[in-house]
Amino acid sequence: MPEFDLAIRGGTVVTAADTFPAEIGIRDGRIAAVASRVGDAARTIDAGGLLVLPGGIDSHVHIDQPSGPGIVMADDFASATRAAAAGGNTCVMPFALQPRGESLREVAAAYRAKAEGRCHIDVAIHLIVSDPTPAVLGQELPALITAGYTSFKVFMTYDDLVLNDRQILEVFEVARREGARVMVHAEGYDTIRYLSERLERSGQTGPYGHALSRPQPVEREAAHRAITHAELVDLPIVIVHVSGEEAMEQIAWAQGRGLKIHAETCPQYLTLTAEDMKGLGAEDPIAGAKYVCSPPPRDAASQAAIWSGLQRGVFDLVSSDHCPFRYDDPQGKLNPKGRTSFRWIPNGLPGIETRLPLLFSEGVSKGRISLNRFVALTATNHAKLYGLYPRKGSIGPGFDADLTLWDPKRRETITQKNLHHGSDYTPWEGFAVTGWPVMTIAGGQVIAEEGRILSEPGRGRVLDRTIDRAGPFA
Ligand code: DUC
Ligand code: ZN
Ligand code: ZN
Repeated sequence: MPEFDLAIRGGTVVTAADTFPAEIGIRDGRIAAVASRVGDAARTIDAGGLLVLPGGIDSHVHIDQPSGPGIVMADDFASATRAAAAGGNTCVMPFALQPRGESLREVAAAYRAKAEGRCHIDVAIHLIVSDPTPAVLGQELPALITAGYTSFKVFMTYDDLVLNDRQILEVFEVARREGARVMVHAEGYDTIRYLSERLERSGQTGPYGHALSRPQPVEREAAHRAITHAELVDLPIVIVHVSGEEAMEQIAWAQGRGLKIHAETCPQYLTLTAEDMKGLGAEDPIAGAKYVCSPPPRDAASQAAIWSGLQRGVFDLVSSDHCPFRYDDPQGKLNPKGRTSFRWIPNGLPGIETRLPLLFSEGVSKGRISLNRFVALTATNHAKLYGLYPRKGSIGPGFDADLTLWDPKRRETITQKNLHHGSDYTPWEGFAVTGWPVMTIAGGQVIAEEGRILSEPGRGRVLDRTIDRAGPFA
């Protein structure tokens, strides 16, 4: 009987720390050996000329999430995880959103039930806390954290989600006591409302108004406020989807003072600008709706600043913030109310399948970041920050056999017709990239190869996590 179920030979292994030629032996879904030569295997994959990276972990995606009256998200768990797999990912982390007035425990159970049996790759679920009642703070949240939902997101904006400062402090306090990880959406609610109403009064109701209603100071102020609250409670936090240079400066300032403020950014803040929301040249006057997301993409100066933040270590994470709506659909971007004001255009972009190629190409192939930093930003740090390490996020004996084989020289052009998500467009249509994930292996099984999906829904598991107060990034 062969020693391994699968051997990968001839490739160059890349982790967040090292790059070296090695063979990998896989048994029972886990990595059993990494060495210059491993023993015989039932199947051998020739990775000659390829890079062997930990499978991508996308710790910020929205799947099948309630999105308001008449609006429907474009992906369910099957379509989102198949697109993720095709794009080189082996684990994603979506959100169970608590509508106000509902039990967080019931919301988490119902959301988990939607995922069970439908996923191509493993998922781990974050919570969104919108209604921190005494019962939620005192019983439900602590019980859920203990049960394996060890991270949650809070919002500083949106009518249905916003927490006030007092509520944020109280939620932070629970997270500190229970050892949970908090993600913060940092944009100021009142300032956005004020600016939105002013824009509407002046007739600026098209998609570009979305960018004008949430300028950089709106994000900068909220980031500073979140940092202040985190400092007062002595809680490490993750400020997610940082889009602007000004918010990033606040984070760098806090980090310089020794505060444990982690930051995430996304490909849209490195490759798109607010100008895209003008939809110039497109037939429909609100074609810019395709690019409406929050926070909005900024400008070239901000893009350059975020690259520098990635290089200097201000950011730990690059996630997709995949939040997919169909464009040409009355339940999506072109819903009837969205034509009356940017305020009603659903916020979010599809990006689960394009995150890794975009960052590889714009980052590694263009010499802005090293391969090792790419691995840290797209896999290892996600596992470390959200309690999946050392099970996932690197390559070594004992890790899940979640691997992506990359052809660093392959040139491709991103186009909707080749993507696997449920949306009907990609914001990166026609974007040329160098470097491509040619094979995705999850739990030792080849689940995607050259854009073909080889797994079935239900292969992926819903993972529980445990608190490790002494773990990496604790
Ligand atoms: N925040 C997200 O994290 N995703 C989409 C929209 C939003 O506001
Ligand atoms: Zn958000
Ligand atoms: Zn998001």
